[in-house]
Amino acid sequence: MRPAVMGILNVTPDSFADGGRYLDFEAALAHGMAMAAAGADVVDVGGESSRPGALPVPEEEERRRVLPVVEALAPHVRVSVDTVKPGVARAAVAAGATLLNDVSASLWPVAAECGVGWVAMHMQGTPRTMQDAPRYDDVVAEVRDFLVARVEDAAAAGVHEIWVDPGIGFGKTVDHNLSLLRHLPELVALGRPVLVGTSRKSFLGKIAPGPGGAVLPVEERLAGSIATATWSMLAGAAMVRVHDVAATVQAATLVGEARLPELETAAR
Ligand code: HH2
Repeated sequence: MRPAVMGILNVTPDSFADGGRYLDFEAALAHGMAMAAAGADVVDVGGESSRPGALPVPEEEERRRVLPVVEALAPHVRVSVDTVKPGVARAAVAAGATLLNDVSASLWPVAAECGVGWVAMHMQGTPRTMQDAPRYDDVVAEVRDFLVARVEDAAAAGVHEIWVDPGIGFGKTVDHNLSLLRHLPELVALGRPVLVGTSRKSFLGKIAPGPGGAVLPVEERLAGSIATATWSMLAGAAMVRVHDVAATVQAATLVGEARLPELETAAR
């Protein structure tokens, strides 16, 4: 069985890779449907950017952006909502979302109350300042211990589907991101399905720069995105969160053929 693919749908003016492209309802719905047709197992609808430097969006505005899109997509594909606000999460579930993608790792009580799945992602700080000076004594241990504690909280509260995500790029330097990818099997060993999001992130453009050493711009990071998604899936990630669904589904299908049976999870 191949690993799952989560397609990114940012209904925002300012997301780092697709900001402004799907702010309009029709454009968002069409892109969500296209990702589903391309094989996305989940479409992740977000109305607030969490890129470095991003400012919070008022709740009313976030609801206005995401709820119609969630409602229109939910009959066709599994929908997750990328939010940190309990009110938006509850409303998105009422509109048909069945997974809370929570970069603040704080919404497990809402997941328990609503009977839906929950993604706990690690972040150091907040989007506004997280890339100013990320610091860890041992990034792998600190991220793992944080996620273990959140999983215990969520399991005790009765959440039945709990994902963990190392939060690539969320308060992390290039070296921190690389360490987390190298040690992904330690997260997989926790026994919970692991989600990884590297798609088009800036560290890809820094590690493998273009001619002359310039950081690769966001529109030239497809190869790095596929490479790191493949790396993550081979290390045991059960799902990858990506902008480029069709290419990633191809990679996931190949990984499904390649990876060892003991890395398979019952996530899907
Ligand atoms: N990355 C982003 C947003 N949400 N959720 C999870 N679970 N894991 C991630 O790595 C992750 C995430 C950032 O990417 P994107 O949505 O493309 O951009 P923006 O935050 O600017 O909308």
